[in-house]
Amino acid sequence: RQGIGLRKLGKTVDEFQQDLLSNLYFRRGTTVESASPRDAYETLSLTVRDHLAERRARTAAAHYASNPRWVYYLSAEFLLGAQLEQNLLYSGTGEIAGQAVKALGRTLEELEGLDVEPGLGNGGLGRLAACLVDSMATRDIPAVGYGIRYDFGIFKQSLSDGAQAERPDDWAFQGNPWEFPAPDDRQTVGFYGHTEPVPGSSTRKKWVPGEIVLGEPSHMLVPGYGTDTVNIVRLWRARGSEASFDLSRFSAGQYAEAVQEAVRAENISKVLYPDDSTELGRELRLKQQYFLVSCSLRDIIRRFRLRNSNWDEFAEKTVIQLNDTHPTIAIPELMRLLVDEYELEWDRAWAITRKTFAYTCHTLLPEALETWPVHVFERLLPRHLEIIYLINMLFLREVEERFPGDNDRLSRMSIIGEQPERRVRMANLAVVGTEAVNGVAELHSKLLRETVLNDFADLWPAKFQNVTNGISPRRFVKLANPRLSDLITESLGDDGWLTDLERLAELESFAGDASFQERWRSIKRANKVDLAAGDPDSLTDVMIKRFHEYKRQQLKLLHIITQYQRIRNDPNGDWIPRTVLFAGKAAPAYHAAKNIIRLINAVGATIAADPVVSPYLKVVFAENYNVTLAEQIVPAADLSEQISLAGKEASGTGNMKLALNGALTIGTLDGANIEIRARVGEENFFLFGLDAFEAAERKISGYRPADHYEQDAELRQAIDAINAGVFGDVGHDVAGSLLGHDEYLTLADYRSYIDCQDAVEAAWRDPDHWTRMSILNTAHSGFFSADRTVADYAARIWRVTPVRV
Ligand code: DL6
Repeated sequence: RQGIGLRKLGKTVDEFQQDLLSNLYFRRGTTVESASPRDAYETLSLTVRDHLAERRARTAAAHYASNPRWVYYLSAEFLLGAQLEQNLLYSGTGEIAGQAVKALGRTLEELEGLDVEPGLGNGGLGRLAACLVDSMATRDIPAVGYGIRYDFGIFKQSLSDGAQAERPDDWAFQGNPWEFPAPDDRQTVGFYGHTEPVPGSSTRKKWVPGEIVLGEPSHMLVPGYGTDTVNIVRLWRARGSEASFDLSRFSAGQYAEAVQEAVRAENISKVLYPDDSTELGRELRLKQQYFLVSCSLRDIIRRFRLRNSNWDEFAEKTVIQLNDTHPTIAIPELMRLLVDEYELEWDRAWAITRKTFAYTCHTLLPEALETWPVHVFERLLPRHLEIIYLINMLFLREVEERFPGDNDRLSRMSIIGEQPERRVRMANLAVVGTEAVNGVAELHSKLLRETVLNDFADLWPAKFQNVTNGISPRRFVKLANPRLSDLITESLGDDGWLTDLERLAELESFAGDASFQERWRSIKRANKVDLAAGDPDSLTDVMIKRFHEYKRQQLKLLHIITQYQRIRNDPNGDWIPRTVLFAGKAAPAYHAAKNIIRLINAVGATIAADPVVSPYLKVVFAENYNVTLAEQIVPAADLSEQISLAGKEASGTGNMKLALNGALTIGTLDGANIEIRARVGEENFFLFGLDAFEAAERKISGYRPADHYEQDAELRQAIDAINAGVFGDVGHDVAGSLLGHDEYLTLADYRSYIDCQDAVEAAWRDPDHWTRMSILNTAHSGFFSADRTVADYAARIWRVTPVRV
């Protein structure tokens, strides 16, 4: 079909307007006169999407022609963020589109306001997945992200009397113009049932599933910046098969019964992380994981077989990155496909499987390391459990050979845990079945090797790597902070820094320049005015992240209360006005975290009602933290709170976004804080608290939070006020947990934190000094570009080469 060219897409305002009109008429089926705002939004989105789709077509052709090695990124979460503004930027159509939408009687800002972000993720892990796929496209790496198209993403958070309330997030209720359905690539997924021996084979089995579900894919385009590559994220949605609708029951008036099988199937992709406090909930989560894995692997194999026939080349053409343990069933599933369906010998299949996968671990919390009861596995995925047993048997034989007689080691390393009940340990399976395992910051990778995965690191030291996380400078500077972005481009002479972030180091020469500092400050101030959280001249102190006790929002709260008490005790003191902004969601069943949210709001209300303190201190809780809200808060922040207990935060990425936008960090030696501090300079970072080693020691040596309470008068006053109900009933629980076991050593780090906050205020009193530190933070955050992260993965783990389109 060569010679048939595409009609050119609009490059001028007039042409773009014509494209808008034809999309409005022919794809939206309406007219200018009767178009609703939603019609206008969809029409603009389709028109912009066409520009990317044209590049996508060329990308697919280039990839097909070069038959490259592919990266497949399997992730239960993708927090992609709003699409319209990003795609206007990445397609280079922002300016003409801004002019052209006037033909529809609309403004770009108005239409951007209708763009709903797909909330297909929970927190850092999901946003990291989105930043990495962006950077893979930007670096021309042939890649596909695979995920689930949840009908309901992460819940919408609001406050009701200061407490978190959750509502479902029906993000695609009105449709999603960025999505391409691909029903032809639908897959069939089995669950339950039993296995049967295959005559003449000791390893092959026949799995007869008891339930069949369809996986229907759609994809969203992932454009690279400054290149023609457009990759995709393919999302699977569960559907009942044709047989799942029971016509005879329907005809008999049994309407609910007639569709119950279809409903059960569709529940698989209904919500992100269904509640797992019941057996059914746990089974549903495991079902989701297998659904994602099964659909994606069949799709990967389909794509491989388009151009290849020799299975021995599979691992050369394919690397599958497991984003945490959620997709780990991919390991036994690939074995099942190769051995049972494609009839490869076990050893050959195992060699291929091990070479194909790599695993990224994102946690150090023991409770976050997934395990599944064997009996749940056995019921839902009987064949996979058999395969896991065999993998485990062969693996333990390997361990026994290396460490003869070390039974404790064997039981620690076994993929099956025996106590207190038999469970499949997904992290062990992920390490055993992959070629590379990485942590997400230097400290995290070191602690994985030395603690959580220590036995495995002994056995296979070369398998363990570090790849420090990164973030998209396009989304988190160019789009989120256009004022700063313009200043950087002007100062550096061009915008090459957007794809070569280390170039920000060139800003260092401006750090002491008074007029540059003045511009820098006025940008920060204008961003604060836009955010409208509080007085733009106050120190804007932000803590934006999931609510979790290890992240220690409660420590920040103790500081606020101490500050409140200090001001009350000395109303005429020379106080620095501060606006403390919190945002973040707590898991719906995590009561301690929800109590902390309630207490923050109660303290905030008390302060707001106090005429003595309120001129100097304001506490704001921004509801429903998501990518869009982060893009508004990050550019306005002066101070970034990264105060987790050392040794608990795997990396953090909010810390990078904030430093890149010129916020100074107050933080512990945890996660990527350590690398941020090393790069921006110790003198430009407010360090406090125990390090990971000291924290571990403190625990071992019998930590008594009451010692700190007894010895520190300010701490005692703060806790007493909480306990006495000065801020309401909820204080009692929070104080009880702090004085009880204080799992995350909040009280141990209190004094050091308070003193450090005093140092922050001393620095803030000298605006030139503060601004210089702020500029240097931006200048030396170039390392934290996700482009660098992807380059690291590409060179050390994926061993892929870019394909230019
Ligand atoms: O690697 C991305 C992100 C890290 O920056 C955070 O430190 C870490 O907490 C987060 N982990 C998760 C899931 N935890 N588990 N399992 O979101 O990953």
